[in-house]
Amino acid sequence: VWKEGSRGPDRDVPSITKSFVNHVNTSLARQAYNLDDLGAYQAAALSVRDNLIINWNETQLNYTRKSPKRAYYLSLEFLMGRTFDNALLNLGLKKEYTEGVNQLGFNLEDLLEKERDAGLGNGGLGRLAACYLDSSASQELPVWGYGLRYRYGIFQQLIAPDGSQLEAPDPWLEHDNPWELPRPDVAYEIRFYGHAERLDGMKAVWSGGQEVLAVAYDTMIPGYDTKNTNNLRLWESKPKRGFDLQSFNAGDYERAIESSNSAAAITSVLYPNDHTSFGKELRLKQQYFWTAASLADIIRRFKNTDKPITEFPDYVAIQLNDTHPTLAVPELMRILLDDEELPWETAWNIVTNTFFFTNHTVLPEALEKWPVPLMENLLPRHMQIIYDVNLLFLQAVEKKFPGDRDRLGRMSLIEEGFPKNVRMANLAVIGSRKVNGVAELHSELLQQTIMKDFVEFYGPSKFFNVTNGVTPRRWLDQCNPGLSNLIQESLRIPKADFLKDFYKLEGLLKYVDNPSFQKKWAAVKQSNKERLAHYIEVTLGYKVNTQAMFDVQIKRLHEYKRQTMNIFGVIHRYLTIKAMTPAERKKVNPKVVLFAGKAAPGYYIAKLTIRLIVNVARVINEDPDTKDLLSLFFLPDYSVSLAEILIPASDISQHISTAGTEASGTSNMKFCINGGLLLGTVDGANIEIAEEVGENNVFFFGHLTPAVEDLRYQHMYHPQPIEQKCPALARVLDEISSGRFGDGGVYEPLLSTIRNVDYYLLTEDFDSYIQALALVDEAYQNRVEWIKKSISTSAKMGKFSSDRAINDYAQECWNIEAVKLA
Ligand code: DL6
Repeated sequence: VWKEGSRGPDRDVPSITKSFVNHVNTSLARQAYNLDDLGAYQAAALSVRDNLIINWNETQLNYTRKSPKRAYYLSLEFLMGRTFDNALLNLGLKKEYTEGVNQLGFNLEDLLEKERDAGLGNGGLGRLAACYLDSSASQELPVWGYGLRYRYGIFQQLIAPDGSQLEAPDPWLEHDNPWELPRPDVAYEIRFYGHAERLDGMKAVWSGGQEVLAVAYDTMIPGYDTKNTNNLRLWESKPKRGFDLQSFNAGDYERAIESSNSAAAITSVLYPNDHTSFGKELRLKQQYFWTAASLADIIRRFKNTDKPITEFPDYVAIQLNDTHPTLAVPELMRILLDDEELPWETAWNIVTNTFFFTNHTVLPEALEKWPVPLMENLLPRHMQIIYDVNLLFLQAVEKKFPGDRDRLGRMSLIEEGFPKNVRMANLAVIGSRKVNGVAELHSELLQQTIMKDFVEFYGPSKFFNVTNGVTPRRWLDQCNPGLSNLIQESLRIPKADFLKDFYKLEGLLKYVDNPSFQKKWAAVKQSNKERLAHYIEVTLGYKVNTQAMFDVQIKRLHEYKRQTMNIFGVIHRYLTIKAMTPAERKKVNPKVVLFAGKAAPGYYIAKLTIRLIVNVARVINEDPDTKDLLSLFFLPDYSVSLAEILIPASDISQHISTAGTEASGTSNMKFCINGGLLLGTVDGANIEIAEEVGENNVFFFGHLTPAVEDLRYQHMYHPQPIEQKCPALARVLDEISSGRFGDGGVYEPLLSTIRNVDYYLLTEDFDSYIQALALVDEAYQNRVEWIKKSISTSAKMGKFSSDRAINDYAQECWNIEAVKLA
């Protein structure tokens, strides 16, 4: 029964305990008196889910009744993390559930720990998608996410005795997932292979080949402080028929299950690479399977409104999250031409008014390309459409730039070569109404480099910027309740006020100089450091000095992110302390350096970096001369949940990519929201953070983007020995080679990337990096000034709420509005 003004039923403690016990007895078929924490988590989760379902139903009914324009976010990755705590927070039921499970003899914190992270993403791109779902639901925007229900998410990372990364599967669905609803009734047949026969004009018939079923699973996405509950629909692949009965009857059991296995394989595992594209057939199958199922579902929903198909873009906007869903462009064309029998121009007009495209990287190796022979075999009809689109497009380019053959070659959807490739970024740009990058610098670079020809062709208005954002609900209130409570107490406004209007944090500025507030601010940081220290002690068996400065770098391992520079900096510090007299050592600021992150399993240099960090840690942490002043940890198996512990505990965090390589970064925003200061290069969203919080509150170093190309050229054509160029770094590399941190030979391939080509310019930036670290030390000595910087930083992070970002998309691209529940 609804209560006026509430966000759902079951809001009082007695009804919560009742529904909990009910679920124990009926859904789990267990007894409450001998229930373990896992069972209790499941029962509590199911009881919370009941609330979500009611809200979800009401929201969807409201959307159906009002038929607003809707937006769909197509993302191959949704890095959701845990749901339970977030659902309680958004529903406003945390206190009631804490009390309810307590009365039944459980501790809510223990139950929260039983949930496995939904790790259906590699890093920033997938976590961004998750933040955007939270913000859309919270602002009552009619937005659904579409993705894949991988049976195995991002791999579990283990550290072998020699320090290297090992990968193990992530069976996140091992115990039932209480947060999803299987929808066996929502299923579509998806075709692969076969042949496409052209009819008159631009139409064709695609038949034969393999058909598999896409079956929907829905995850409810509760908005914060509203009943509005949106949907994330994930597709699972299933064989169309159980198995091949003919082979089964003939006794050939392997053959009988072969096709069902191959159908199920499509959604079995998340590809663990980011920033690299490769021509794997299964990945292409995943992309088509997901976009075709999502489009079929979107079109079915649109058709229920009885509007003519020509009005599709007035009611539907589809965001392509990177190039991964670009096959949606030829797929929608196929449906409009072959099924709806529209003329080409009408179909193309619908397509190019429906899609919007976000690019997340300028790294050339991340631009997806698919070999033409692979596409022709797997998706023959789509390949025909791509050729047709290309022909008409190149004719238009030729008209605008007559005789410019180089330009035609660069803009073509087909890259010449053996084999030829389909350029997915070009297809996404041509097929979309608008194209954006994810931070100001990144959007500018896109327009000046990989999209330059397209800007010249279409004009600049098609290209724009939406700086990324993160949800303040998870990345402040949920991960740092102490800070969120202090902010509420001080601003004297309900939490919802600043969690929904993040610019309200500015109210903290008036406390920057207030000593009693500073003390409370510092106390929150201290308790977060203690929580992290406890985690480190439990997982790695080391006691950590919580009075030390906590310096954190957490992100995917990649050469451009330069974790190498950080570990070389740590070694430099270690050698410097070793060379000091005891009196000099007394003046050194103790520091704890923390790393976490996964390396793609096939990325040799990134894996070597992890191995180096682990082995340097083993030496430093045991050295009696230095261990009180410097300790180093690599925390295995980085995840959203681990980030929620690390981020609130950081004093300083590092975002040190070579200028122009990190599109935006989003953990930089999370650290600053939580009062951690930023040490970084002038790159991605670091720049806009500094604009907001003031450059005096950020530690910048390194060369700027315009210099990078020249420096690379110099390296290539006028190489200079590292001993001359950067003696400090040369010394560090020599110490590694000499075997100070275990067999030096192991690291040669990594060291030689820096001694030789040094594509990411460590030798250029290392000296200024070391200077910046010294400035950080100096600033930390004056704790009051540091705390002031920390408060001023948090206070100015309003811009980086994903609510602002999602509103930018809603207004600039999708043209959708909030749909209020009555
Ligand atoms: O936009 C989200 C996130 C950015 O914050 C990172 O800077 C960027 O590296 C990341 N890009 C990718 C690209 N992967 N692919 N393809 O993950 O996006």
